[in-house]
Amino acid sequence: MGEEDRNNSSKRLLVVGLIWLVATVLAVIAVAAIQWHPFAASREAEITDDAFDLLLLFAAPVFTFVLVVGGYTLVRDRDRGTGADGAPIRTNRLFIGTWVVITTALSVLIVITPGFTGLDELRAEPEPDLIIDVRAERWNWAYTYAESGVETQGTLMLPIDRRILFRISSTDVIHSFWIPAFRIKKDAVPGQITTTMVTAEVLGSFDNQDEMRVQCAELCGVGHARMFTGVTVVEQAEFDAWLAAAGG
Ligand SMILES: [Cu+2]
Repeated sequence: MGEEDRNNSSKRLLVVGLIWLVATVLAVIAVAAIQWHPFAASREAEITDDAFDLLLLFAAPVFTFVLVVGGYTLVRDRDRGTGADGAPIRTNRLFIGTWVVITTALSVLIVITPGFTGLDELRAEPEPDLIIDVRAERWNWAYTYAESGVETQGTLMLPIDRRILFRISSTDVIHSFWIPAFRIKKDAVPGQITTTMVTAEVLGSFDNQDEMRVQCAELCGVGHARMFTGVTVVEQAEFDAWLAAAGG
């Protein structure tokens, strides 16, 4: 490689680097400005949304890098009608080495956080205050409050700020217990009991709100789309009164 070539390629690297930097700053601003998350109503939702934000932040420079290098090369090295081939591409060991090290480090970092740390947060406080057995069947959800034996089939009634353990089962095919605003989803499998925990953090009755309802998330036949119930979150005292009135 001659002196002129080398200067030329340093200049190109500098130009691409600068465009990348600007594009990354713009991407990070966009990531911060856009409201990505639907309605959130649980402790788990906060943890999950934080993890999503962090991943978006990590993804921004990688995304802009691919776009900028691809775009720059398309414009700068386009065929200008001379019929000549472009400059030969040679292996750049320093670049490849740096790229492998940085992307590997990023990947490992993501596995550790938000991967392990997020799971750890989700699994904190493993002692439930309340256990609810969830039974899925075509095409209905039934909830049994384990301690009192009260069963309901309409709205899922929950006390606020309590650790709730759902024990999920199915009587026929595979369904999936999903409450979007809680960011939890767990398969209901015949012959098995799957579990998930949640702490509701927003009071209210959400019968007509798509994000805040129990919705089956596993295609299970013609009634699948209508396999949902409302969710209502109340204070503990109101919950106790409701449970007592329901026969608990
Ligand atoms: Cu289903």
